[in-house]
Amino acid sequence: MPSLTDEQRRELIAQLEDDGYFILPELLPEALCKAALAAIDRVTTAQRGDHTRRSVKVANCVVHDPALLDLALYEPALQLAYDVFGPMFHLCQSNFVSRPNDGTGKSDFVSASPWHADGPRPGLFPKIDGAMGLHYLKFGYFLTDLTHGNGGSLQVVRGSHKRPELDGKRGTGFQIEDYARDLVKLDCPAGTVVAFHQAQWHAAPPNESPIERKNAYISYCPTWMRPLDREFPREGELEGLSAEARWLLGEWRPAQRWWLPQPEDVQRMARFRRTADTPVGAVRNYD
Ligand SMILES: O=C(O)CCC(=O)C(=O)O
Repeated sequence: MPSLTDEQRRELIAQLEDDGYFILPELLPEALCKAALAAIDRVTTAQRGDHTRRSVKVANCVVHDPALLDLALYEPALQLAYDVFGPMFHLCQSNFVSRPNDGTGKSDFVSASPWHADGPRPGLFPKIDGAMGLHYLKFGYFLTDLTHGNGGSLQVVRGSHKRPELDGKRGTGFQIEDYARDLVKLDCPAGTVVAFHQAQWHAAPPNESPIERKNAYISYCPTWMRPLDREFPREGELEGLSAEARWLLGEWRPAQRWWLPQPEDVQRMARFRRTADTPVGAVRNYD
C-alpha cells in the first residue's frame, strides 16, 4: 500500500491551498483498482437490468462491497484527511459512477455533471474574505483510462475554491470559456487519484468514447459534521470491520465525543499523522 512522505504531504497540501486540487503522486495499486472495478461492475450490472447502456450512480457505495470500503481506507487519502482535519475526521460521502457513452444528453450528475461547487449548501455557510472554508476533502478514484480525451473526464477551474460558486453567475450567464486560462481537464490514466476542496468548481462532460468511465468519489469531513449520504450505522452493522473502518463509518459513541475526543479517540487514526509530528498522546489540546 503506498504511503506519502511528510515532504509529499506538505507539497500536496500547498497545492490544495493554492489550486484547490491535487493529484496523488502514485497510481492506485493495480489489485485495489481491479477489485474496485469488479465491485462496480457487479453492482452496476444488477442495477441496470435490461438497460445495458444506462449510466449508473450508486450513493454510499462503501456498503456495497468490501473493495469499495478499501478505497475509503486508502492510506494516502487518510494521511491527507488527517493533515487538513487532524485526528477527528470521518467518512462524509462515497459514490461510484459507471458511465458509458449513453447518448442521453443529460447533465444530471449521472450521465454528466454541470459546472458547480459542492458547497456546502446552502451557500450561507460562513465565508472569510469571500472564501468558503474547507469542510470536506473529496477524492476521485478514476479506475478506467481517460487519456483518450473524450471520456468525460473531471474538469476543475484552478483556484476557484477561493471564489463564490461560479462567481455568482447562473444559467447561460456562466461561460466556462471565460475561465479557459485556469481550466484543467483531468484526462488521466486508469488508477489516478485526484483530490479537491469541496468549494472547487468542477464538472464532467458526457462520455463520448467507446470506453465506459468508471470512478468513485470518497470524501472526509470533521466528526462534528454529519455524513452527506448515509445514516450512522446501527448496532451490529460494523461487525467484523477494522477499528479504522468502524471509526470512519461512525461507530456509536456518546454525543459529546463527536466534538470533544477522549484520548483513545485521538489515537484511533493516529498512525496517519506525519512522522515528524509530536506523538498524539503528548498533545494536550485535544483533551
Ligand atoms: O460526474 C463527475 O465526475 C462529477 C461529479 C460531481 O460533480 C460531484 O460528485 O459533485
